[in-house]
Amino acid sequence: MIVMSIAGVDPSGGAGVFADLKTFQAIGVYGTGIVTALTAQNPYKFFSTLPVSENYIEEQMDAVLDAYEVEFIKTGMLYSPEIIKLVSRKIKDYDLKAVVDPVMVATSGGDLTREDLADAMNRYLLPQAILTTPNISEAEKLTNFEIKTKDDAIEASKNIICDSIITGGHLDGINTINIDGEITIKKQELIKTDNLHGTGCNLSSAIVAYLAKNNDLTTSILKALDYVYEGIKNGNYGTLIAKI
Ligand code: PXL
Repeated sequence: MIVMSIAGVDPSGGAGVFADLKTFQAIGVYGTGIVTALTAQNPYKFFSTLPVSENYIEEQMDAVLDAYEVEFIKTGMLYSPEIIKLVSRKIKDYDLKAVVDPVMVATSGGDLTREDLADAMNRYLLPQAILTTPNISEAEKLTNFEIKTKDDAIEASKNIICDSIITGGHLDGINTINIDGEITIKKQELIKTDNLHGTGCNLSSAIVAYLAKNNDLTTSILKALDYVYEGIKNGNYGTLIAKI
């Protein structure tokens, strides 16, 4: 039950690979982490990005996948179209089941991508994915379709290349799940908080962890939504801490 995150490092630990590893641990699967970029940031301010070369991302993946049997992975911050292309090739080569968090802009407003990645995501990565987890603005970028209402979100989800959950943090808590064209709406109460940093990262890594524990896709998504909700509610910066 070994899973993998391919994402950036947020040294403040709320988002990116560090957050993903905490979520994997909290749900009880062994996590590995491939670093696509370092960032200097905290939940409130983004300072800078130092990307890792494509060659070295590939070397990290080969090193881990040479030793470990991995079925489910998630991708987060991929920074450039070249990194997207590399990751999509590795997903094919290793026959990985990938949940893609189509990271484009940080909650704190930082430089998580070198340029608009929607086109490269649509062209290279989403055709290889089992699920993508855009928020409203990412779904708008992927589909070129403005989302103001629940019906808009449903319509947009039909134009996303793979199965999806469009998260509803900016749509009254209405999450729109589209699996094989079948729509499930899951509305969640919105919680007043000043720290939602990394909740998207934690959602996609929780989905991967539940998939690795043999839940089906819809069940994994619903459990992951509850996991993130509880994390926000308990003020644990989106990550559940095991009761001890
Ligand atoms: O949640 C998007 C995201 C992904 N990856 C990294 C981040 C963030 C948000 O800040 O820092 C590394």
